[in-house]
Amino acid sequence: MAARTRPTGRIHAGVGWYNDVPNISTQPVIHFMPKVIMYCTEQCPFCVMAERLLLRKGVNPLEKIRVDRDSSLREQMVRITGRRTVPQIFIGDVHVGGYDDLSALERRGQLDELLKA
Ligand SMILES: N[C@@H](CCC(=O)N[C@@H](CS)C(=O)NCC(=O)O)C(=O)O
Repeated sequence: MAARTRPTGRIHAGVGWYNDVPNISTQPVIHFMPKVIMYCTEQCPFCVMAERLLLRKGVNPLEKIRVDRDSSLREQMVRITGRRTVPQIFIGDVHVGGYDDLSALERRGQLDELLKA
């Protein structure tokens, strides 16, 4: 995982339910999650796989920055990350890297921790 290269991301929240807790099963609980940003292109299998994994992890919304639509956004991505390939994923202020970095985090059981604010 690369160093923290961006200012702290804004926080967004999702609503979940205490399904496994007796007596309070109808109580909503707010999960705070760091903002997740993915630089991506439309025709990119690694971007699709990264999006699927993030959605499976409950990331919603996922902010997608389409670098195939605007070359200045691609330049911004390269400047910020030092990388030229898509996807490039940020979780809060942490630059995770590409899909291989994201899936490695998941395999090591570290992605959930990062997705907690
Ligand atoms: N190991 C990288 C591979 C990413 C990759 O090769 N992405 C392709 C698009 S699918 C890419 O960015 N190619 C260079 C380019 O489009 O300029 C990852 O897992 O994210």
